[in-house]
Amino acid sequence: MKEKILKILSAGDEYISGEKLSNLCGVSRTAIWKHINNLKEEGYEINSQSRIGYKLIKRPDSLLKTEILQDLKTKKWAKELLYTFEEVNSTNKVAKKLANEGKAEGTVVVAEHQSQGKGRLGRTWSSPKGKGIWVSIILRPHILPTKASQITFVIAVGMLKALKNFVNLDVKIKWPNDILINTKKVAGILTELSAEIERINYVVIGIGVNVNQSQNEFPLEFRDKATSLKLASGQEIARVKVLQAMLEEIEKAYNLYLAEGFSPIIDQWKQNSFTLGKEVKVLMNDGEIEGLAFDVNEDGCLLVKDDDKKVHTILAGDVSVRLVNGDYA
Ligand code: BT5
Repeated sequence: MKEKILKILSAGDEYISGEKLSNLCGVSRTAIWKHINNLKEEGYEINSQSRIGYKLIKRPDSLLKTEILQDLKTKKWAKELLYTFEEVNSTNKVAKKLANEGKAEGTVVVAEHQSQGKGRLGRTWSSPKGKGIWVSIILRPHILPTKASQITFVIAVGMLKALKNFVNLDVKIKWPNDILINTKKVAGILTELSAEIERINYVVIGIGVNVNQSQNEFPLEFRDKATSLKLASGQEIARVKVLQAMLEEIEKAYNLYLAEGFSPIIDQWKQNSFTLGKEVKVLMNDGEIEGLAFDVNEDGCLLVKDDDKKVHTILAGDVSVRLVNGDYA
């Protein structure tokens, strides 16, 4: 009902009487009044004038269900399957629990704040309240578990398209899971898998996007390596719009992958790669490799040729890319 009231209020910039709202929504005027108060508590600025009615003045930049679902153009994702929280430990943890309970593909979990945001390999992900998008999506692809790493590429391609709507700068993908603007990390992807030998139960995709942080709001340890959409575009950005674009574009990329396989995805990935064609250092559990990152293979592994022309196939590791000025990103 709240969604319906909001839609009506959003449609024009005139006052709408309580009576008209109650007729259009098929509920009493008292019920309308209660919903309006509820919306105000959520942060919507609504003018109420006795006898004239209600007028929507300003929407909050909060990741509320009503906001996210308004005009969301996904085919299926999030529509009936959206969980929003003020605070969680990690949206990936919540999504995994929901996936274990059998929730469907396209279920989306989003939070204003994460107290224990996770990166890869036990690292932490800084997720300050109201500044970014901390979201997880449940997928149930009918592919072999050995192909699961391809999903990170699908997500990266969707993310790239979504973020390009908000900045005029080059958005690039750094293997395997970073989205960069101007060589700095604006978003990261964490792919977690539950599988049997021949079958995937589910994949939980966690995505963190820095939207409205200023530089000094990033922790010192990685301040010079991180950026936000606001820093890159020079203006505050409505997080809801970013989230909607992400869900729409990632769903499209995923459906393309299911219909046509990895090849159109990897083509787009390569066109926007920050890593390929560059000198890299790869830090792995058992040492370090230096060489030219010249390709990625069907399994999403990075191929690096060292000075002795030996080709290394990197399945997982941390890659630093050598910049023109000799620094590493
Ligand atoms: C990632 O890990 O890049 C994956 C991040 C995934 C975060 C999302 S948020 C929603 C969902 N729920 C979760 O709990 N996680 C996912 P990795 O490649 O390991 O990068 C982590 C490293 O990036 C850290 O060690 C820091 O150096 C740096 N870092 C941490 N927070 C950052 C931030 N907000 N922006 C840029 N860099 C950050």
